Amino acid sequence: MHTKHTSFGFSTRAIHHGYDPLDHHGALVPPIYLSATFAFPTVEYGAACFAGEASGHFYTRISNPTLALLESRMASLENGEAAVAFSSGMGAIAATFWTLLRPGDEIIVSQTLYGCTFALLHHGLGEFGIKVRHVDLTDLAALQAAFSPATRMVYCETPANPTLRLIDIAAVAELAHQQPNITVVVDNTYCTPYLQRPLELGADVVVHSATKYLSGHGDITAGIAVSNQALAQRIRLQGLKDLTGAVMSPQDAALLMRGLKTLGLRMDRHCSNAQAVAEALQAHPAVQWVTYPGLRSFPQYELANRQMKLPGGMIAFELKGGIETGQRFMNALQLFTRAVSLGDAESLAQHPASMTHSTYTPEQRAQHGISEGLVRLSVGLEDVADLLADIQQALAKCNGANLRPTTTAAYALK
Ligand code: 3LM
Repeated sequence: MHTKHTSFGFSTRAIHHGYDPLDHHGALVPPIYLSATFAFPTVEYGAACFAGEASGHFYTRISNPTLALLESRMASLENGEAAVAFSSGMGAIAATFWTLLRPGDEIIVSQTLYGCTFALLHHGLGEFGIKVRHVDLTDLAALQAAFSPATRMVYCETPANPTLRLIDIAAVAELAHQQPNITVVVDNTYCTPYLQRPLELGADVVVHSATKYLSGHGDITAGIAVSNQALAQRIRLQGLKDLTGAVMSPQDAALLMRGLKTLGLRMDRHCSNAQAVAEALQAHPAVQWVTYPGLRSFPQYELANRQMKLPGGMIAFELKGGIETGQRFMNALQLFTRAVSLGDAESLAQHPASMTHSTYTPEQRAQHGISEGLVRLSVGLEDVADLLADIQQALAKCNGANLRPTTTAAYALK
């Protein structure tokens, strides 16, 4: 089944796109090309490859047949023209920034971002002369007011890690594209293209931590950027080849393609399990607030329904008594694993303020809507009854804790 078969459904393309076993000795599973370098039939052909005049793989940091298959599959799933594979999500994000931004440029970013993206913006881009402006992108008037002639990029996560606040991608992209030369970049890690396709909504580049749901088994770190051909080629030849060198290994590409085969099935299960866990939390008297896009109480419930196929597998909540009770709860969990990362088969619990978002100062967290007591759950693929039993027994152990309401607002950015 070759790339021209684009009319197939999502899961069919996730399993077959770009590969025909009969081209590969009948091998059902694509071979892994471990070679770092590739032979030239003549020295003239080699020179033509380096000049960009001949297509063909010649060095794996630039391209490789296994990576090329993964990239064409990811481009198909995100409905983009081309994709570039990286050794981590941060590799994909850094390469995209370094390719498209120069000293003197401005980047507008949403209020809340994954901790290392925040650090890259402030410790990396900021120190290299690129101005970073955080704007509440749910406020289109604020976005309009933030544009300057130097603005070159609008960047957001939706849902945001860890607050789950949403950005209306179509509205932001429409406004940004009324300005000259602005690239709209969306981190689609929390959703995957099974739940949300930012390019169809007007974004120019989608980036992923493929460490998460895309690979789905917690056994690789990986990243992807998807866009049109021209942007992808720039990101490959500058951001990947020269500026970061953050190339994905072919073995990891094979593991990632194995994960993609079950992406749709897994996302359905993550979402139904998370819905049940979120409802159980909401019903429990020890819980101060719970944020999950599938709850009627979710402040952007209508946008979630419009923009996302399903509400996702991530939950943010806070217990009465704040982080002290939250720590007691997390330490009492027996089936959920205390670990950062997300999107794995195993359910995970972590504390953003001291872990994934410890790159923010406490003042910055308050400013960016991340409360100190926020507990983040990545709901996995286990039997839902076992997950609910674990949550209930851990909540029961919070009894005796000081359950007074916390002073931190649940939706500080509302
Ligand atoms: C985490 N997140 O636990 P890698 N974009 C988003 C992310 O959530 C992440 C990245 C990019 C977590 C990792 S914290 C030390 C563990 C929305 C990663 C970066 O480079 O593949 O980790 O992706 O929230």
